[in-house]
Amino acid sequence: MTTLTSTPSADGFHMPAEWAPHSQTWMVWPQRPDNWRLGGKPAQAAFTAVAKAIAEFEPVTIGVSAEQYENACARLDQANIRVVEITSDDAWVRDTGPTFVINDQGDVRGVDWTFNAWGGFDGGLYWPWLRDDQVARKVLEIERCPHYRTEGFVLEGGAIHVDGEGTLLTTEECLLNQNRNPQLTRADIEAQLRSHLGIDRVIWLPSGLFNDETDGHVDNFCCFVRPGEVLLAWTDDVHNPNYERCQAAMRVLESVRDAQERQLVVHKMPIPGPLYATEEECAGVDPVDGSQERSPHVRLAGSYINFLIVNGGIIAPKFDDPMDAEAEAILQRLFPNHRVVMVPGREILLGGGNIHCITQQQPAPQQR
Ligand code: KQY
Repeated sequence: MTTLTSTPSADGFHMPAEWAPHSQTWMVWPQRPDNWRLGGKPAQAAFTAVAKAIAEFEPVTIGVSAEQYENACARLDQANIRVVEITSDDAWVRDTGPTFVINDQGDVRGVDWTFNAWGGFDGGLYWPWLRDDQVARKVLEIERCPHYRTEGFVLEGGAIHVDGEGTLLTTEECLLNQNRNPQLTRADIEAQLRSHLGIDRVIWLPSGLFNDETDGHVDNFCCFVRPGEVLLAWTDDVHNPNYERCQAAMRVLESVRDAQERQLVVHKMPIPGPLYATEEECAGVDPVDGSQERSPHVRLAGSYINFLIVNGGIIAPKFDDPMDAEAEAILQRLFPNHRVVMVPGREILLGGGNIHCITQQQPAPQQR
C-alpha cells in the first residue's frame, strides 16, 4: 500500500487511549541469543504465557522468523492466536510496531516511526536494526492499513502514553536524548507528536526508571489509568536510586493540567525489588560486541507499570516479589471493570523490558 504523505492530525486521526476497544494485540517472537538467555527458550515460554493470557480477552497476532515458525506455531496453537512470518531483529513490538490512529468514522491507520534501536550508535542496544525498523510497515501491510512514515523522526511506542483526550505523557530523558532526534528542539518534537498523534498537550516527566536501557521510557514508569488519572512508580525509600526520579515526576504531575484543563489525580505503585539477574542468568546470554552487556551487579528496571490494558483485562507482570500482591490489588482497585491477570515477568525483564514493551494494541474500528 502507498505511504500517505499528509499527517494523521491533518487527516482527522488521533491515537486512542489503550483502554479503547481493541481488534487485536500484536507481539513478536523472541529468539536473539545476545539478548535472551539460552537461545531465547525461557523467553519464548514467557512470551507464550503472555500471548495466552491476552488471548483470553482478544485476538493476538505474533510475528515470527522463518526459522522459528514451526516452534512458535506448536507452542501457540490455541484459538485466538495467529502466527505470521515477520523477520525482525528482536521482539519489542511496542517500539518497532506501528502506533495505530483512528478517526471519528472508525477508520484505522498506522504511524511507522523511524526506529534506531534505542539510540543508534550513541548508546543503542544493537546493530543492525533495519529489520526492526521494517516491522511497523509489515504489520500495516498485513492489515491493509494506510500508513504514515516519519522518515528521520525517531520514536518508540514505549516512549509515549496518551489519554485519548488530547494529553500525551513522555520523559525528557528519552525524547530529548541526543541519541534520538538531536537536530530537533523540544518544540519541534512536540509538533511531531501533535501532527502524528492528534494530541494537544505534552506532559514532560524529567526521567523514567533508574537503569532503564531505553533511556527512560515512560511505559515503565508512569501511565494513564483513565482520563485525568495517572499511575506512577513510587518509592518512599530515600536510598532507592528511583527516589529522586519519583519525586521529580510527582512535582510535575501535581503542577500541570491535562489537555482538558484537569488537575491530575496521581496514584502510586510500589517498585519491586531491588531485582538483579543472577550470574547464571547473565552467563546464558551470548556476549556480542555492540550488544547490551549483562551483569549481575546492575539493578534491573523492574516495574509493575509495564502492563497492558486489553478488552476487559489487565495483563501485568509479577516478579515473585513481596510487592506482587499489593501491585495486583492496586491494579484491580484502579480497573474495577477489568480482570487483572498477573503473568511471570522476570524473564522478559532480563531482556530489558516487560509486558507493555512486547505488545502493541490495534484499536477496533469504532465510530464516535
Ligand atoms: O522496554 C522496551 N520498550 C524495550 C527494551 C529493549 C531492550 C533490548 N535489550
